[in-house]
Amino acid sequence: MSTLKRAKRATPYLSPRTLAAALGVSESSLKRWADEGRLTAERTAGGHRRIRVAEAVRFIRRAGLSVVKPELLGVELSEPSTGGERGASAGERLYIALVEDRWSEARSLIVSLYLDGSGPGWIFDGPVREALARVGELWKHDPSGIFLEHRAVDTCLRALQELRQMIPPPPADAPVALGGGFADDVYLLPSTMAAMVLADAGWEAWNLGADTPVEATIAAIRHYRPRMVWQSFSATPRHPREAAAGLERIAAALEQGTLVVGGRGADSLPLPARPTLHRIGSMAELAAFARGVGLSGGGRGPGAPR
Ligand code: B12
Repeated sequence: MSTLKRAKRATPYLSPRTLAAALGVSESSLKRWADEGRLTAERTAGGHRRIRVAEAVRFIRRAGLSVVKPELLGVELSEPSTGGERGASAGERLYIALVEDRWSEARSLIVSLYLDGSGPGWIFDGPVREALARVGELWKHDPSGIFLEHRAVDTCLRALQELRQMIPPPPADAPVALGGGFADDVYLLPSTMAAMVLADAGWEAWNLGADTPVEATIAAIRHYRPRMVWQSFSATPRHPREAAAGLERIAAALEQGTLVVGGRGADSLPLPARPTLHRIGSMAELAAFARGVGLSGGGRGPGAPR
């Protein structure tokens, strides 16, 4: 598989001709897929079909199609810079690109995994987690390790922003979720990933970011009335009982809504026993859980598991 060299800003709409060229298929096939309802096309005032980029990405992933001219979708694919990386796992390649300052390639690798049909849960639990775990070992041997950690996180965040733009906007009746890193938790990626995973599962997801005080989460709950709240713990809180009491307050504010707690630091937390509180170990598990919760809550579910 190839990696993205440079990502340009995607045009929000594509003509059938442009999308057909991006996929290396005939324009008539593409129009047929639109007529069959497999691909949603909108019409301009003049009656011409136009396809949203997010809808094109959904269709490509669902149909298992290859993108032969990704630049037409607003991204540019290239082979990895060094031949030795070709046989390497995605996590290995991502790690090398992150530490060798090939940030654009690293970011692009994450995006192209998504375009190739991998679920965000798998991408985050697999290659991204693996690469960052290896980056996290560097500080023990080299003082530049911490700077590399910051740069690696920034690169991954940018990739996640790009992925988020590829996800179709949620329908008006989508279930709402919100969450963040628990108070004092500085880690940015896990909560951003949780929001992305939930958005991909059809939820309207609001990421409150790292180090979110309990009261701020409760204020957001009152504002949005979410069906689900996630709390990420990358480090074990210094005062686990206080943290558990904070979770209790969040769960109480949520009433019937579901509170999901995850992250490396959550494992040792004494969680309050509540039927609406769940410890979840991975992003893939969160994706599966989100699809189940959305489907069981009545009304329109966010979609079948992939
Ligand atoms: C980036 C990083 C930092 C950055 C954070 C930047 C930022 N603002 O985000 C900075 C430089 C600030 C930092 C600081 C420190 N760090 Co640091 N850091 C990391 C690093 C390299 C990556 C963390 C990360 O984002 N990983 C990606 C996430 C997505 O993966 P994950 O955390 O494993 O999460 C997965 C699951 O747990 C789950 N999950 C996580 N949250 C949630 C939430 C929900 C709801 C669900 C369902 C699932 C879920 O899904 C994720 C994907 O699979 C890790 C290495 C590692 N192994 O992760 C070290 C690491 C966590 N840091 C470590 C340490 C020691 C520190 C410092 C003490 C010193 C230092 N190295 O600089 C400080 C302490 C900071 C503090 N105040 O707490 C250690 C922790 C060791 C330990 N046993 O606790 C690690 C493991 C590095 C190491 N090998 O020594 N760090």
